[in-house]
Amino acid sequence: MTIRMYDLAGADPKCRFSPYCWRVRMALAHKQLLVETIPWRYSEKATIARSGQDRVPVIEDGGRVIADSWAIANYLEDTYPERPSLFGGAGGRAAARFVNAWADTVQNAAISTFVASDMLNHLGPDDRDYFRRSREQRFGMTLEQFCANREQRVGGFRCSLEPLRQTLLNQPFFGGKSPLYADYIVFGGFQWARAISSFTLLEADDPIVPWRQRMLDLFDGMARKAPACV
Ligand SMILES: N[C@@H](CCC(=O)N[C@@H](CS)C(=O)NCC(=O)O)C(=O)O
Repeated sequence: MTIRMYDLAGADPKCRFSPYCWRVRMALAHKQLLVETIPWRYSEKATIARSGQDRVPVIEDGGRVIADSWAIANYLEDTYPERPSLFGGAGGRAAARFVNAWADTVQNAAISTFVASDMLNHLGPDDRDYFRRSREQRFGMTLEQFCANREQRVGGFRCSLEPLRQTLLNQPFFGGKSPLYADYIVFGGFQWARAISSFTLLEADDPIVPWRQRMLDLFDGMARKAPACV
């Protein structure tokens, strides 16, 4: 049966940019599960109300409704154990929990300070107003102030990625020889930036760049084919 997934979209329904939805899109492809993605906007919270919360990703699998990318990855792993593993065992699942927390609180938090204002160019009028109001309330400043001086600040972000770089100098994926969910977690953040912003997060000779290219190539170039700004 085809799984249905509510996937954050821009005014153009083909523009899909949520880092958390990208984690799940990649996980579903890894598990070789059929998915129908449903473009979802911030202003459509009623359509996911049965998930008991108001954020995407949300999936429907038969009668089951699951929200939150980490919960969905665990659901897929436990429900479809005969399909390629997302974690490579209990130790891999435990280590991926750290990667998930790092990506949420360090990687994506930093990326938002570079690309949040570019989001406005991709949202329809209702979502644009909501996004500006909710984020400016959260950040305590305008989106333009939040993203100011990004060229001067990006060096610090690149330094913070040194653990990724050191890892990828020794192995092609965070999962080792082939990708695991840890790769999809980190990739989601970069895919978010790629979809909505032309700002250069990584220098061309950064060892993280070839990994990003390998990730774009996975699953017949699924992520590469998605509309992007770069
Ligand atoms: N911890 C959640 C975070 C999900 C999340 O924040 N999703 C954003 C899209 S990237 C959202 O739906 N935001 C709705 C809103 O801000 O109103 C996960 O991993 O799935």
